[in-house]
Amino acid sequence: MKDILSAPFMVEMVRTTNNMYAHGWDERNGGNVSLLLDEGEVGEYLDLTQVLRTIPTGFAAPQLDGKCFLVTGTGKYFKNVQFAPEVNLGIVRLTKGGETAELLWGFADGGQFTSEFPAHMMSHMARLAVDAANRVVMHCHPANLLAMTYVHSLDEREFTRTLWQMCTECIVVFPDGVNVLPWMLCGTNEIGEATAEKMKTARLVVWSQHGIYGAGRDLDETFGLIETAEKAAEIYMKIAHLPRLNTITDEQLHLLEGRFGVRGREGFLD
Ligand code: 2HA
Ligand code: ZN
Repeated sequence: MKDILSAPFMVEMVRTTNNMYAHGWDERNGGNVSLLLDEGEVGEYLDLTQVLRTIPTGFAAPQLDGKCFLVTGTGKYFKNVQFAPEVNLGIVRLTKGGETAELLWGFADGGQFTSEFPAHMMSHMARLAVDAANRVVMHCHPANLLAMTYVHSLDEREFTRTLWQMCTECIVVFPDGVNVLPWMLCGTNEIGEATAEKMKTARLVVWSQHGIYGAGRDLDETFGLIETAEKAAEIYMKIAHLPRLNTITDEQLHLLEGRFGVRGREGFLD
C-alpha cells in the first residue's frame, strides 16, 4: 500500500483547505469540503475491506451508494488540517442507499464528517445529474459575499447581474450565475435539500447571512469559482455606497459571451 498522505487527492485537499483559511473564508471551524474519490485510486492507498466504524447519515442518497468521499470533519479548524490530516479529514464510503457511511480512514480522534454532510451529499447528487465529471462541493464564509446579502436584493437575476458587472471575467467563469437561498437553519436536511435544488441550475449557491456553496470538477476549479465571485462581491462592497458613473453593460456582456464561447444564464441578460 502506498502512503495515503502522499496521495494527490490528499495533498490537494490539504493545500486547498489551507488556502481557504489563508483567504479568511474559514474562521474557527467554518467551512467544509467534500471530494468524490475514484475507488480504484483509493484502493492503492487503503484496504477497502477494512471498515473502521460506521456512521449513520440521517438521509437517503441512493445515487451515491458505494461512492467514496474525502471530507472535512465536524468542529475541525481548516488552519489545522495541514498539521493533522488524519484527525481533521476522513474518507467515507456510503452504503445502504446512502443512509450509512463507512469510515475507511481518518477522523482519528473519534470525530465524524461535517455537520453539513446532507447539503454536501445532496449537492453531489444534483451536480452529478447535470455533469458526470463533478467531484467537489465546497462551503465557506467569504466576507464580501456575506456582506452583500445584507445590502443587496436576493433576487437571483439581480444578484448575478451585479456580480457579472463587477469584473470582466465573471460571466466567463460563472455563466450559469449564482443562486440564492434565504437565511435557513444550517446543518439540516432541509437546507441540504434546498441547496441541492438550487445546484440543479448553478454551481454557486449563496446562503444568505451565512456563506456560499460551490461545486466543480476539481478542487482548483471550485476554489477559483468562489474566489472569482468573492472578488466581484468585494468590488461591489467598495462601490455600493458611491455614485456609479460606469459599468459593464449588457451589450458588453454579450460581447464576452461571443469572445469566450459561453452563454449567460437564460433570461439574465437583456
Ligand atoms: O461547520 O460552516 O455551516 C461550519 C459551517 C457550518
Ligand atoms: Zn457555514
